[in-house]
Amino acid sequence: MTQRSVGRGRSFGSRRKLGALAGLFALVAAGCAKASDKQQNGLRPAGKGARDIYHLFMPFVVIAVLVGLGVMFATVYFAIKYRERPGNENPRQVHGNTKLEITWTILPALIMIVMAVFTVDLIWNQAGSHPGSLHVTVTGKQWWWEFDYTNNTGKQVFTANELHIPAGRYIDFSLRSDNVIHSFWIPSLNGKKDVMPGHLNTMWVKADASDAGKVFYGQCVEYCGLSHADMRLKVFVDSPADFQKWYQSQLPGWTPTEVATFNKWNSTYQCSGCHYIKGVDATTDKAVEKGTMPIDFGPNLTHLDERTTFASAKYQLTRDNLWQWIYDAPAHRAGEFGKPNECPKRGANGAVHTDKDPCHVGMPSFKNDPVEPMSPDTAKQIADFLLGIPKQ
Ligand code: HEC
Ligand SMILES: [Cu+2]
Repeated sequence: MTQRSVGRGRSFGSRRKLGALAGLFALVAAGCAKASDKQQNGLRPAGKGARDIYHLFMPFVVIAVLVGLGVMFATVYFAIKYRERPGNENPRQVHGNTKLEITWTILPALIMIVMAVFTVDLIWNQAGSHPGSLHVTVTGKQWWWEFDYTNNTGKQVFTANELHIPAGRYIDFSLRSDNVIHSFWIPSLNGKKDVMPGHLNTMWVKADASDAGKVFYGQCVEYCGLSHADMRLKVFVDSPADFQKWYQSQLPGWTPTEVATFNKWNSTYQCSGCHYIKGVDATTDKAVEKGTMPIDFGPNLTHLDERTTFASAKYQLTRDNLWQWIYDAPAHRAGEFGKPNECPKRGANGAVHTDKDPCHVGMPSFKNDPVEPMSPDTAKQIADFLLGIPKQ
């Protein structure tokens, strides 16, 4: 009796393990399928940076596979050849073989040195800058990206989460953070680079001229808090003419009529206290232009309607998604153990973040505003306005 039940228990356990393994495999496979949908594939490089890495990586893979197969083959071969057989005597005992030991020390060392030389050379190369390049300062936030083009012409052009770059031209990035460590990665265009507080890192990309019109996705690849996994970005590779068109479209501010409409809501919810909107406040505009004011607590909303996604490319920019976000943003950001992000409620004076907040990042919930809870209708009106329907 006992024996049977033990036996049954065992086979059930191993079947369960097998099931778990199959499940894990399916999960990994599903993850990969999703990633390739979004064109996050370093093995299908679409620009010089990613291709340089690919051309370094592939020979290394070949070497690694050859060495791995060699070791595996030798292990199995010797295990079979020298296995114990009836009548075997003890083999001759040997202690050390100087020639062999020198060989298997020097050969791998040589391989490593050769790999290191090429790798270090590429690392230096990838941090370099280029004359005539476009310069973009990337700031990692919790949990979104800011892209600032101001260094090129001195004109204030900065946007969030959606990067526009001209095809066929070097883009030199400066990477900075004013919070925690992030890592910037657009697999199709280049390798990863850490985005550090207190230290400026640099890297570049150069999309192929033939890739104009393509869209690539990127991702933060250094755990930076609860919504890290959702911290994506979208890259539009434009033809040079389309890029110029986009750049020009980012220059104008809102008209006085637009500002007047917006101020109906802004005076209550103080969106512009966290979000820069060109035209809403002349004093802020001047300070931003002089570079004396931080502009990036929240994303620049001046040209939100020209983006296709928001909240670090997590949501499509549709009316439904947008009004729900404005209504109750924390519910749309991951929090602890899959619960919504319990982010700050707005203080009575409109001031928002204090050190006593359980979490002082992100956009507050206006649905739960302690001063004036927002109605869904108001959120819809604001969404319509921001989407430009109708943008009076
Ligand atoms: C306390 C500061 C704060 C206030 C006030 C605030 N926001 Fe935000 N908002 C943020 C932050 C921070 C983010 C980025 C959060 C994220 O992506 O998780 C954000 C994100 C957004 C986004 C997404 C933008 C993008 O490109 O990803 C929109 C739209 C937005 N806010 C609209 C509003 C509106 C409309 C108001 C006023 C009704 C408002 N916000 C008030 C801090 C604020
Ligand atoms: Cu991150």
